[in-house]
Amino acid sequence: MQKFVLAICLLFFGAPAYRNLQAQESPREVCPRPAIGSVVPEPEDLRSKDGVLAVDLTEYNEKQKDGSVRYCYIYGNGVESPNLRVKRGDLVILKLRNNLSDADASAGAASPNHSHAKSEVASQSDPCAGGVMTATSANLHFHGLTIPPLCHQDDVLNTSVQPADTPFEYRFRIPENEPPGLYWYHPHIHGFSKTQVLGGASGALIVEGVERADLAGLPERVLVIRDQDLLNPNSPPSKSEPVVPKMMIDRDGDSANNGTGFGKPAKDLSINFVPVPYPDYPPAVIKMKPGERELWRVLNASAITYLNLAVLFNRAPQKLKIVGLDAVPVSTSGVSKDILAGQTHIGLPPGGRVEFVVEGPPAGVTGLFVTRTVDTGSGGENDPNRALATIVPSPDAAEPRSQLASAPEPLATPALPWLGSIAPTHVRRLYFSEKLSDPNDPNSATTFFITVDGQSPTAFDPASGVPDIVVKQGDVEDWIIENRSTELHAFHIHQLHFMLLESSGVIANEPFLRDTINVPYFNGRTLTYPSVRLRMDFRDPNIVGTFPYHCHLLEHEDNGMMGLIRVLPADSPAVADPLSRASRTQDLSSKPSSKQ
Ligand SMILES: [Cu+2]
Repeated sequence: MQKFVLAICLLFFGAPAYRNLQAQESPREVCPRPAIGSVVPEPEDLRSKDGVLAVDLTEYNEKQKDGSVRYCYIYGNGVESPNLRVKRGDLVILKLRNNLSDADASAGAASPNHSHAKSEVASQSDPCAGGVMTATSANLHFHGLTIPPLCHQDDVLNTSVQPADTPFEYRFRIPENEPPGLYWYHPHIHGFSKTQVLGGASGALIVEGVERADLAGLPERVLVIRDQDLLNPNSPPSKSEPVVPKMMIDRDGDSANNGTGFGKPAKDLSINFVPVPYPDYPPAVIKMKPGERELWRVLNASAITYLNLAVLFNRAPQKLKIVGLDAVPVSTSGVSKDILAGQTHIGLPPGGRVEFVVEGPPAGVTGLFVTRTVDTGSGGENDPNRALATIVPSPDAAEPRSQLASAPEPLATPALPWLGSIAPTHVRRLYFSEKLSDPNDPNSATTFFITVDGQSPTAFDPASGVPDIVVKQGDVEDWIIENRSTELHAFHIHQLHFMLLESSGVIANEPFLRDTINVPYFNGRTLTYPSVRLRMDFRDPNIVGTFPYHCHLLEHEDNGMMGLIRVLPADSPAVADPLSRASRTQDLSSKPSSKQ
């Protein structure tokens, strides 16, 4: 830790002139990005009015001179990735226009074999019909919301909007019992999720009301951390780094974890689109009034990068009071409000969110917002220590644009008993695994799997539509998810939250909920595979339907690490176990895809 702090400080204090090196971006760019070293801009807030949030978003892409492709959601006259702010019970009417261009997108597409058609003819007329998903297809996933998995709401299995289509309308109501906190929107086009998210297609969605957890009146700040391809891929590591690790490449072709916490990262990071590039990581700037308390809502919108967030003053990690994880206040269970009051670092997988209270540094002390290294395993990417932003105390600092209500009404008591107090009706085992397409060639393509124990590992087939798991609404289950690969994976399920009971055999029994969780990697030596045990909550009637669970490292998801669950209505007849994926593939090869 000491070495890391030293290096970060060297990085920061040793590179003050860096921001002059980057010219200001041209205002005519389609997906403009702030200059390196900028003050972290706040995304524009779009708030619901009279119970309705009506918003038109257009997804664009734009090829850069270096060959990379930026993606962005634009509102109105050029507002990029706005914050969508809603209240419980609000109606959201979001029109998504697809302005993606083939020529630009093809440069960054995952792989041509993912351009799969569910029918012979591309469906231009009905974006709900499960038509083609290509590099130029668009759709939205509202990550964390417990709205129905139906087209025009939160379906990603059949919804695919093409550039020729008229604007596609999403129309859904925020449930009255939706926990207040930080959700997000991003594309979920199978095979191309990584390309679009890495390019910048993502934004925050906030369900208001978190101030009811003792935060009345606090200024709040939304910080979206994204990853992107390295701006300086051929640069050697900074001379200020204490070690120069050997450069290695992992199975995905990214810079591999070298175990030191230093060296070339797999991806650069940005904070509200201000890039913080390798090798010197010139930090962005956050100005705060000295000692002022703020609520920070932080989203890891990275495609493949794990974060381990910390705030340092005078090189010392500060205590961060965690208020919410994955959009659920940590006090929801009523079990303990203070269990996360004194964390000095917060792990955040891709897709994860954390909301915590930060105190501005005292006058004269410049703080640092950093991500510490994450050990992703011998097969994982390199996620080294690096700065994200300096926190500069100034009495003149502008207040953040948004402030929590000063006189909130208390939240209603949850209608359902706390998940941790419910006995599971069923225990299932699933496992993550990876396979080289040619076992004799370590450089051959890798296929990624998430498999229900007993079924055959099969890459996700979007043409199938047949669920791997069937449950009934009202059920509560325990899922044990193993990792049989040598890299970290991040399990995510749509439509619901779960409770972490155990991780790597250690009792966690967390009295709070998540929707994305790290599953520790296998080091080749332990007698059993590492696993997490999760209590899965299928009690919400909103979630009846078919939806995916997958690894939230999007290159894994795009390359097969995804499965389907169907939640049947509570009054359905007894549930039969579905066929294994292997036999199912043969059975359905000549049949049209089934629909939910
Ligand atoms: Cu993964």
